[in-house]
Amino acid sequence: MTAGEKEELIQLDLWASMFGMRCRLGLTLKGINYEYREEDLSNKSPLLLLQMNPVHNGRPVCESLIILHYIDECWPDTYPLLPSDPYERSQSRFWADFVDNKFYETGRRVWSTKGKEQETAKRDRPQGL
Ligand SMILES: N[C@@H](CCC(=O)N[C@@H](CS)C(=O)NCC(=O)O)C(=O)O
Repeated sequence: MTAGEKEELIQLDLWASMFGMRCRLGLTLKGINYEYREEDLSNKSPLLLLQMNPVHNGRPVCESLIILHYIDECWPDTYPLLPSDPYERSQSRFWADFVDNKFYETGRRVWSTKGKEQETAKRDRPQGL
């Protein structure tokens, strides 16, 4: 990107998506301007289907946690998204992974399956959350 060129930042999103939400939060905390485009997951736009979330200047960045790290690295001077202490950083990453792989994944299985599979998912769900 050369000096004077206008930055283009587009977030292809779904309002209720916790994955989109975490990226929106990161951008908002850092005070970054971006264009929000609501997607219909049952009828995805060619941009989402063919190019996969062109977050920054036409270059695609996929996966919400990777997008968040990218945002943090692109705009390091405002509102760090991860703690500077390595141990504290490891704890943040642990919980992000927990939310994706335990909380969301078992929740998805609870609402998208039936019968035995659903019962197993209910049992696997983190308790007390
Ligand atoms: N690991 C992905 C998960 C994204 C995801 O599962 N999104 C939900 C919507 S909240 C979905 O159903 N995606 C299916 C799709 O995009 O077709 C991320 O962190 O970006």
